[in-house]
Amino acid sequence: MRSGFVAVAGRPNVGKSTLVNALCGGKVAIVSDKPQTTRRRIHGIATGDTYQLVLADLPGFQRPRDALTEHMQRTVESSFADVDAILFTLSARERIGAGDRFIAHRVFALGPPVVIALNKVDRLKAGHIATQMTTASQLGDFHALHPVSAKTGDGVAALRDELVGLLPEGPLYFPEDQRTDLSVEAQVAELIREKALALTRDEVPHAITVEVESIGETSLQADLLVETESQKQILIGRGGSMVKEIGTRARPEIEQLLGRHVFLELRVKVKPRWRRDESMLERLGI
Ligand SMILES: Nc1nc2c(ncn2[C@@H]2O[C@H](COP(=O)(O)OP(=O)(O)OP(=O)(O)O)[C@@H](O)[C@H]2O)c(=O)[nH]1
Ligand SMILES: [Mg+2]
Repeated sequence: MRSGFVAVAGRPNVGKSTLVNALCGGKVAIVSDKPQTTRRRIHGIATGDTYQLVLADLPGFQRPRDALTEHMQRTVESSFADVDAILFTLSARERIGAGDRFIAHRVFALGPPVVIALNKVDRLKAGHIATQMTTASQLGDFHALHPVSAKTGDGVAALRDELVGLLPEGPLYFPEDQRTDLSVEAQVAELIREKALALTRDEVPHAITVEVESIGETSLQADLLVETESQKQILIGRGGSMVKEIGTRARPEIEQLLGRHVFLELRVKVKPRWRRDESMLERLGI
């Protein structure tokens, strides 16, 4: 039995969470086209007959701007201790540049082997992929480089094998059927936030957080918190249409998670400057 931990590093939005989901064979972390979707560390667990691979999905490397982003960056920094390998994720769809080199400088100095995943190679021309692979290979002394598409699953099995090969012999850290270390409440809150992120833009997605108040047999109460009255009006939408749409989109996945039908009671509230509120961040597990 091989088992161990791999931390996922990379810029925001390169597809780290999508890749963790693909490697785990199911949804562990929420995904969006907005940067800074992941705010806390989430362990995604892939268990096979002979291995247990625990992936630490993390926020992207960033320069902190407030208490929230400071906490996020601190989570990133503290998550590289005691891992068996680092999965450095790049986007093949973007120029590999200063941001990636900054992260490379950090992760290659840590010690554990670095596996580079060049993600988002779907629908890219072979020549372009080859050029990006050459650029990626110059970032540091990597153990292996895998072109993958987290979206289509291309190359994901080979990447998983590569990571498993770097794990030492060890015990099962989590029960075989467990896929994440997040509580059910936290998973529900994240699913609701995911739908809210998909439906909003500009500064609004960054100002949203979700707290689950209670999960009952037949109903579930959750608050969508934003920082200003105008953001609240956006989330409510005309005649409540936006918050209703968020609920409609979130409910099937929540019901699948809970294994039963539930009625969602979503409330939108203003919590001024919650991103700078240390006790709030602690409550959110960030
Ligand atoms: N075409 C394509 N898009 C992808 C792929 N992987 C991820 N994406 C998209 O890239 C965007 C960002 O994906 P995430 O998984 O949320 O990225 P992340 O690195 O976790 O982002 P943060 O949590 O914000 O740091 C989403 O719109 C995904 O659908 C891929 O392999 N191909
Ligand atoms: Mg993410």
